[in-house]
Amino acid sequence: KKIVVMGLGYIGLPTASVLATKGYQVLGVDIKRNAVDTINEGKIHIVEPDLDLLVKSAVNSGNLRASLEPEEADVFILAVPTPFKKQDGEDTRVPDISYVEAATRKICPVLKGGDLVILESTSPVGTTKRIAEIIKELRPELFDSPLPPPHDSPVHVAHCPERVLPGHILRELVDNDRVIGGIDITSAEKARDLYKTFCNGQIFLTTSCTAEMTKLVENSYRDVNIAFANELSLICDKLGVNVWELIELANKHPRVNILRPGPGVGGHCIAVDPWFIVDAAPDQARIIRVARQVNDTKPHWVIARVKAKAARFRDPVIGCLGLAFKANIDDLRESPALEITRALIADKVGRVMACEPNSNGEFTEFPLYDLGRVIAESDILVVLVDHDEFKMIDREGLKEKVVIDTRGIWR
Ligand code: SAJ
Repeated sequence: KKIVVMGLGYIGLPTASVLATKGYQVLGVDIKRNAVDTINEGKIHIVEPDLDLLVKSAVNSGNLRASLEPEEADVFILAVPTPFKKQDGEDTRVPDISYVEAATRKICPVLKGGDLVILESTSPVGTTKRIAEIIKELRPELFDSPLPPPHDSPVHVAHCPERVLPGHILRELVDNDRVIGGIDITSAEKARDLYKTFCNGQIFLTTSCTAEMTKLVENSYRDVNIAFANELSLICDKLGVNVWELIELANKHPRVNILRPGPGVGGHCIAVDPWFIVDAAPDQARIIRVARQVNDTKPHWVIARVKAKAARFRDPVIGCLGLAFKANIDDLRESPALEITRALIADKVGRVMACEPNSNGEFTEFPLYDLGRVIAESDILVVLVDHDEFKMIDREGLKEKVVIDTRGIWR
């Protein structure tokens, strides 16, 4: 079987590589020439544990190639971004499925009857059906002689939303349970037959719209629960209660499991996907919307706290510990830690020394310092990411410092 994977990012590249090592002939397609060239050399352009070795062996085996253009195949997997657009002057954001539409248009000329198209990208409800519509518009001849039921559509289209956690992608890609929704039953079953060959988790079949909504709800559930924790941190600050102790104690209850407050919610999924639900049902999605707002305003609260502490010093040196959007990764996308550090620099709150052990400073417009120097020279230490390196710091040496620990690693 030949498989084309459209989009070679954090989902497409690991998926293409896993399929290639399972013996499929895989062609990965991306619009970035640099990504295509890097992969064809057996190297990677993104950071994810063990992905380099997997891609190398997939390319060396001859089963994985990358290209700017798709070719004929039996299966097409779409793993392109589905970001949101901010509405001018409005608080809400609307989903942008133009990359999915463009990828669909791009594969249309090489599609043939019986092919299977799978959408992996997290998408607003209705996107999978939209893919089927585009195919019907551009290749009506494929639909000229309808097949007997249950083969309702000559080209099968299904949604199999990715569920992997950055930092653990390769393990979760194989081990997680999957939800697959088809535009018809055959589509779902065909997608299941493919995923069964590389997923150890259980596979559950449903409609494409339910599969789309399932994925959005998973991330919204997490966002709402993090917002609850973040709101508690503000309330506790006002009441003089230690939020970390509070949560630990409340979680001793058998049916309570409060998540951890932090400097805000980052990454390109949890801070995005809930807006797709708000956009689709603005009057009903009230908690989901407020949760987004609570999490989005948390960085501002942290910035205000640092400013208040800094005002006590003449020339404060502020050490920002961590820039990534979460622990033990290098990913800076939508990172509240980065947002806070940038604001402290822009507002000239003091001399800012940032430390990110997982980055060489290539992607920041300001210099990075090593951890020892930041700790030695800072008056104020702001813990922004709960990296393992920071958890191991000897707290004896910090007694003279003002510490703002947004992650509760030193409580
Ligand atoms: N965070 C907190 N407190 C917590 C947990 C997380 O502040 O208790 C913050 C993190 O620091 C980070 C953000 O939330 O800034 C998101 O991190 P995360 O680890 O919760 O999630 P992601 O964005 O890395 O991955 C999520 C996962 N979704 C769920 O756990 C429901 C993953 O399974 C999805 O595949 C991924 O989104 C995605 O691609 O949609």
